[in-house]
Amino acid sequence: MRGRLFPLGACLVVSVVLWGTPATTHAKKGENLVQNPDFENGNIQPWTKWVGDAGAGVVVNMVIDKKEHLKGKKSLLMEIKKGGKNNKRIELHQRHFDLKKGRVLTYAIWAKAEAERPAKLIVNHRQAPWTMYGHKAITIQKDWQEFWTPVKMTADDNKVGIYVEMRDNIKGDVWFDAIRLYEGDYEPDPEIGQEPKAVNRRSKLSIAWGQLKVALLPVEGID
Ligand SMILES: [Ca+2]
Repeated sequence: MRGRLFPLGACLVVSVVLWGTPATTHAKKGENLVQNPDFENGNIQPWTKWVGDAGAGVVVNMVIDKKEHLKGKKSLLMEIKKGGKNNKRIELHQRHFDLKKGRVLTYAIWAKAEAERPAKLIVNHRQAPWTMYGHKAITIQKDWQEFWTPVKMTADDNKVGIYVEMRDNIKGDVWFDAIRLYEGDYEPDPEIGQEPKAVNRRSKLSIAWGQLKVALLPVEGID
């Protein structure tokens, strides 16, 4: 009898271990203020680029990429086809946000680059006196990674911009996805977590297999 029940029991163990563990979720403290944050509608707007040394022949294409993506099935690709000689700026922008004094927010992006490159996250007033509300120096790596900076509004401002500042001395592709600006401290995107999904799935599967082997050991000793 116990022997006949074993296949059913094993199936239940497999089901519980593989599918029964609920995904950890985090309540969102604030709405994402970024428009087109995941590029899933296939459009680039309202994102814009700015190339500091375009007159010197720096070439940067901005396209939606369906091959590389972190969230959904598309990402934004900046193809830096021709670099410059003077290490000038290449920027990805979205503007304007209307934010009140005293608000504390988080600006977060996921990014990866064909060639590892330094960059800056910046949130500021998009004209003189260029008041800075948040900034962080980062290094975009060859694998998807999330970067973020706290944003502290020190004035009422209806001309706030978020951007990523890169330099034109390094050629190569740079991808962006899952960009957020929201009220509150940093917390992982509940749909992504702190690692790309592919990594999460792999580690969860190996943990599940380890649990499965342990769960089956006593059953193997019944007969
Ligand atoms: Ca996406």
